[in-house]
Amino acid sequence: MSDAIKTYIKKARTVLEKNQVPGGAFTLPSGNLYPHQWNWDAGFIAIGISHYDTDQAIRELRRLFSGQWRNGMLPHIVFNPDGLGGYFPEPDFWQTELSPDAPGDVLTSGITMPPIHAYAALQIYENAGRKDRVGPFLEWIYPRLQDLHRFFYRERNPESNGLACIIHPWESGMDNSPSWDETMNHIDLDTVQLPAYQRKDTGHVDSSMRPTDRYYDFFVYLMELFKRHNYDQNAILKECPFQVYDPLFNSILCASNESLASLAAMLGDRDGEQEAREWHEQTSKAISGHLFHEEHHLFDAYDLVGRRHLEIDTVSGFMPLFGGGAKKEQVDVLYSHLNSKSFCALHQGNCFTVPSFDTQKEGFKRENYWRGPVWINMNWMLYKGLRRYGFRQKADSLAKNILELPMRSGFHEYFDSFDGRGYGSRDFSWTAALFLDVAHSNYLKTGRTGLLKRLGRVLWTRVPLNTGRVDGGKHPENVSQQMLSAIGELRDRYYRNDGTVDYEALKNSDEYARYRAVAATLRQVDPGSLGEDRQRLAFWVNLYNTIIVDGIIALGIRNSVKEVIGFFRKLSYRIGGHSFTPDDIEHGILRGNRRRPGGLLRQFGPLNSRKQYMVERPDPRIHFALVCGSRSCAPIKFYSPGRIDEQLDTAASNFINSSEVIVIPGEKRVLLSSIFNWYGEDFGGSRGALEFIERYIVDDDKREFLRQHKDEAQVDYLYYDWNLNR
Ligand code: 9WN
Repeated sequence: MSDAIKTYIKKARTVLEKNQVPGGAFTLPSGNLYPHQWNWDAGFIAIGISHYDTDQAIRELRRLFSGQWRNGMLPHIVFNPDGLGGYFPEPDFWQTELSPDAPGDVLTSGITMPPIHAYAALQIYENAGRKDRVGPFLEWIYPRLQDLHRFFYRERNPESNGLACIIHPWESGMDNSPSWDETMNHIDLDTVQLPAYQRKDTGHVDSSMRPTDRYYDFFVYLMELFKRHNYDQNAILKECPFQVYDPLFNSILCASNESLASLAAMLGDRDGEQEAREWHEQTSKAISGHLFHEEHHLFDAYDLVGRRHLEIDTVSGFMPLFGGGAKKEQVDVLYSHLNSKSFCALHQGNCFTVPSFDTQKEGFKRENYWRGPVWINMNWMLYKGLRRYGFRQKADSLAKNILELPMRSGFHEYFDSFDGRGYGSRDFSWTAALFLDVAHSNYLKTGRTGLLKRLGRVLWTRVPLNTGRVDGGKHPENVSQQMLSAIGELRDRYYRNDGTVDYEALKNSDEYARYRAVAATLRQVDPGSLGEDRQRLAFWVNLYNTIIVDGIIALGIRNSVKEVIGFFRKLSYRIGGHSFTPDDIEHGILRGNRRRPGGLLRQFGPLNSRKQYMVERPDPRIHFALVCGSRSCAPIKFYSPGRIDEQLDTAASNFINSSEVIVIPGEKRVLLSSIFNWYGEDFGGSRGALEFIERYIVDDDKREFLRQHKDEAQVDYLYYDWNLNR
C-alpha cells in the first residue's frame, strides 16, 4: 500500500474520531452543522468504521436503534441531549410526544430516512476480523430491522405494490432536490400560517450552499401537518401533499431486503428469509415496472398526489443499479445516460462523477446542496451498483473520485463537480467513512489471498502449455492468423467489455478446445516471418495475454496468479522450436531484452537466439496492454496489426485516467500504479512517467499542474491488486 493512501486513511479516521460524542456512543455527521445522530448517516458511518473497529461500528447502530418507534419507524434524527440548541428543528419543534408510537425516553424526530441499516449490519459482519464477536449484535438488531422493513410495507405502501412512499423531502435524504420543486410550488406558502422558527444551518455554512428559506417553509409546513395528525401514518397519507415514490429510497430498501434475507439465513429464520426475499422481489419489480421512464432514459420519482412522474434528472434516478431493481434492457439505456456529459462521462475531463443534478440543465448549481454538487454517498452507492451490473471501468472511475475528492479538498460534505472544491460542512463523517470503505476494499487487500495459499505451489521447471497433437494439414504461415481468429472467438464469448474474463465458462468451451488445437500448431511457426514491428507487437501482445489466460485455466488458479510461484517465468509455449515464457515475451521480446523487475540479468543472454525476434523499438504503452490476470493490470483486449498504434493509445489513456493514477495538484502529489515503479526504466524514471501521463491525462488542471510542476511533485506508488480479474 502506498504511504500516501495510509496518510489519508489516518486523516479519515481522525475526522470520524473528532466527530464522535464524548464517551464514544455515536458519531455526529459533522461537529457544528449536525450536532445529533442521523439515520442513514449512521449506516454509512458504521460501514466505514467496520473496517477497523467492529465494536464502534456496532455501537453506532445500537444507539440509532435505541430511538426506534413502536410502529417500527426509525426516526431520521435521534437527538443528542448534550447537543440541543444547535440545530433546527429540535424536539421542542417536532413534539413527537403527540404520538403513542414515539419512544418515551429517547428524543427523536418524527419522520424516517432511506433504510440502509440491514445492508450496514451485514457489512459489519463481513468486515469483522472476528465474526464470533458480531453474533450477539446480529441477534439483537435482526428483529429490529424486520420491524423497520415491516413498517414500510405496512404503513408506507399505500398501493400495496411494494413501493414505499416518502412524506417529507428530508425522508429522501436529498432535501432540496429539484425533483421536489413542483410539489412545493403547488402550495401557496405565502398565505399559510406557519409558526415562527429560526434556521441554524446558515450560521455555519454559506447560504448559497443550503436550501432557500422557501424550502424551509415547505419543510415546516409539512411538519405542522404531521403534528396535526399526531404522526398517525394513515391520517397523514390522506392529506399530505407530498407523497412520492423515490427511486433512491426504494433502491436502498431493495438492497437492504437482500441483506436482511442473508441475515435471516445466517440466523436460521427461514420464514424471515422468505419474507425478505418476497419484499425484494416485489419492490424491485415495482421499481422497474413503475418508475422507469422510457423516453427519459431514467428512473423517475413518482408523485402519488399529482399521479405523474417527476421528470427531473437527478442522481436518484440511477440508484436502481445499487438495489438491483433495473431490468437488463433498462440498464444499457440507463448507463448511457449516466455516462454522458450531463453526469460527467468517462474521460470527459474537468469533471467529477456523479453530480447530484444534470450539469446541462437549467437550475444546475455548482455549490448548492442537492442541486448539483457531487456527494460521496451517492457515488459510493453507484460504484457498488455499477460493479453489480458489470460496468467495471465506470465503477473504477467513481472509486477514484471517492478517493480523490477528499484527498484534494478535505473530507467535505459535498464537492464541486468541475473543480473538486469542497462545500458544506468541513469534516463530514460519511465522506470519511465511505472513503475508508473504498480505500480498504481496493488498496488494502493483500492479506486476503493469504500468504500460505500464495506460496502453495512452485513451478520449478518450465511448464509447456501448447502440447496438443499438431494437425498436420495446416500451413505454418497461416497459424498466426488462425491464432488471432481463435483468440477472437474466445474474446467474443468470454472476455467481458469491462476487461474481466469468465474463466469458468471458458475452460469447458469448444472455443477453448479449438484454441488449444491452434496453439499446438504454434510449434511449427517461424516468428521470424512476422515482418515489421506492428505485426510483431500485435502478435506477441495477443500471445502473451492468451498464455496468461491459458495458464490460469491450466493451473486451476482460484484467486491470484501469485498462488503459483514462477507463473510468469515457467509457463511456456513452444513456438518454432523455441520455448517462450510470459517473461521471455515481455522482457525479452517486447521490452527489447531488459531485466525483469527485481532481476539481475537481461532476459536473454548474449548468445540467446531468441533475440532475433525482439521488436525493434520497444514501446512503453505495452504495459497498459499486457494483462497479468490481475485487477490492477490492463483489461484484456484484442490487438490487430493494422490498428495497434491507436489501440495502444486507447489502452494508455484508459489506464492513466483510471484509479491507477491519482493527481492531486493542491498537494503537489501524484499517486501512481506500481507499474510505473517496476518499469521506471521504460518510462525514463518518475519524471519520464509524469511526462507520459501529461500526454494522456484528460483533466486540464491536472495536465497543467504536471506541465508546470513535474519536478516538484511528490510521487508515491499505489498498492497493486493481484486478485484475479474474474
Ligand atoms: C436534514 C445529516 C443530514 C443528511 C441529509 C442531508 C442533511 C439535514 C439538514 O444532513 O439533511 O435531515 O439539516 O440539512 O441532506 O442527507 O442525512 O448529514
